[in-house]
Amino acid sequence: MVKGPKLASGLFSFTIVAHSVLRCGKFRLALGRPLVMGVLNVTPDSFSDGGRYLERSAADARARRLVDEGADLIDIGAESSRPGAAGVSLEEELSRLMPVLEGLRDLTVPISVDTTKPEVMLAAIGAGAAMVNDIMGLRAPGALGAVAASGVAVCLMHMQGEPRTMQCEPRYGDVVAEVKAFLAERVAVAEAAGIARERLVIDPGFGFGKTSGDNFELLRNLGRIAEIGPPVMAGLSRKSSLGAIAGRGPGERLAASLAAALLAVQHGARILRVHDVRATRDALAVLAATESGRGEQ
Ligand code: 7PJ
Repeated sequence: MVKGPKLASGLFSFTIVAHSVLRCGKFRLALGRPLVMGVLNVTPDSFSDGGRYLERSAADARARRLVDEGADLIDIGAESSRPGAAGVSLEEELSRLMPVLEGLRDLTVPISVDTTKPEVMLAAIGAGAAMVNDIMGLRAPGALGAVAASGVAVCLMHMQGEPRTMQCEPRYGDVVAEVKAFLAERVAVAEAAGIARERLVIDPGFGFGKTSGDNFELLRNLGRIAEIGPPVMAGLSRKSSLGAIAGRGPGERLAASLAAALLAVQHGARILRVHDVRATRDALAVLAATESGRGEQ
């Protein structure tokens, strides 16, 4: 709640700021400042079976380091959704994900699971995941039902097409209007299925069936997406649109990612999905100090 202007009566008027809390399983995340979600991929392309244990302990260490660096949530993905990526089987996705989740039950921040499969959602929720991050916006048959009865948060993301082919020929009449209409519809469908509004997050899905021009148009108009109501998540970290602008390869996009993160927040994003948590928190501290005019944290 924000204290509004003082009225002639001497009382203050109060404005309710919608969705100031995100319900996330046993957690309640206050949305008074931008939140940072740290990305943890457990999608080993180069590990053989013998590497599994190493990979698991490395994943565990990385999650804990992201929390130390200031992550408010951790997003764990076991199915690569990069452009051109083929899907993984249910068995493979579960075998990558579940041991890591089980090992992180004591984590002090909510764990989100990046998946499109209802079976994975159910298993992850059973293992303590507090959020489901679905690049398909719960469109897979059974996905709405898999999360509805739980108390977990859900990120509904927009994607045109599917990862294998989405960057072949993205096409929109009005990208902002189309993404907004899609997300508004998915919010309505989710609510009708029993997922309360304060469990919902929406995401325009930067890079998912979008040209570089589409991505920047969405970034500039993020405020229109925010008008739908639920908090907006922005995932621009290290993405190829930033690489194209800056002329940088995947490992050299930190500066561009930080610029995009601050712009996203200034245009209405409430949650940033990033790889570089510490650097993003530093950048956000500069923004917060500027906006408060005090330079205090
Ligand atoms: C996003 C995501 C994103 C949400 C990925 C990458 C590709 N989930 N999963 N939003 N991106 N909600 O990290 O480059 O932008 S995977």
